Amino acid sequence: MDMDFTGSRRLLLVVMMVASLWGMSMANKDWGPYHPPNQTEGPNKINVGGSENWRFGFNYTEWAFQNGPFYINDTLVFKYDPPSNTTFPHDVYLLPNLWSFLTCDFRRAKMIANSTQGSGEGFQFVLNRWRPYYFACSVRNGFHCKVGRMKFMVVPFFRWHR
Ligand SMILES: *[C@@H]1O[C@H](CO)[C@@H](O)[C@H](O)[C@H]1NC(C)=O
Ligand SMILES: *[C@@H]1O[C@H](CO)[C@@H](O)[C@H](O)[C@H]1NC(C)=O
Ligand SMILES: *[C@@H]1O[C@H](CO)[C@@H](O)[C@H](O)[C@H]1NC(C)=O
Ligand SMILES: *[C@@H]1O[C@H](CO)[C@@H](O)[C@H](O)[C@H]1NC(C)=O
Ligand SMILES: *[C@@H]1O[C@H](CO)[C@@H](O)[C@H](O)[C@H]1NC(C)=O
Ligand SMILES: [Cu+2]
Repeated sequence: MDMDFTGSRRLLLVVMMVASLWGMSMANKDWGPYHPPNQTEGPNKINVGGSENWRFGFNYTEWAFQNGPFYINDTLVFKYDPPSNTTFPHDVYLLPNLWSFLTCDFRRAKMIANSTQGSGEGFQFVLNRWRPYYFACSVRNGFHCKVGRMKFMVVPFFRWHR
């Protein structure tokens, strides 16, 4: 297990370095082919999954890649139906590190939204620090995370005012 944690920490470091280089090159208007929209216009509010909301079977890793980058103080909104006879419930947890994220291990995870908090306007979460955030749904002992693809990670960038 020690090997795994060391390995995941090393991988995380590489991910964060690449992510910040990517963020810097994209944040600079004079470099690179891609300029993220409205980066000087203050925090955005983003609905997780777009019109799919937070549901079983949607690829949130892909969604996060296509809809990022996200910036510090952006708000993520998780919308999902409350428990009913016809739909599975969902929730939102923060996993403590990359290894628990990769394996969908919820033992040291922190619940940030229960099964009812995604209804109506949804559950809002502000990315207020520069750190990796590992989001996942814990329902059915991690089945939603492992098989339902209900997980994604975000490292918010600093917003560069120019
Ligand atoms: C960015 O700003 C433009 C013009 O103000 C607006 O039309 C567009 O919806 C904004 N995009 C986002 C992602 O907020
Ligand atoms: C989600 O999409 C990404 C990018 O297209 C792909 O690499 C990945 O394998 C997909 N994940 C799952 C669990 O299918
Ligand atoms: C995020 O918002 C907090 C509270 O409004 C503010 O103090 C902080 O400076 C903001 N951080 C960034 C990087 O904009
Ligand atoms: C859900 O199912 C239970 C048992 O079958 C039933 O008593 C209850 O009325 C149902 N609730 C709804 C909202 O349909
Ligand atoms: C979920 O959290 C809300 C707000 O803290 C609380 O009112 C509600 O009772 C909780 N629901 C469940 C099913 O735990
Ligand atoms: Cu779920």
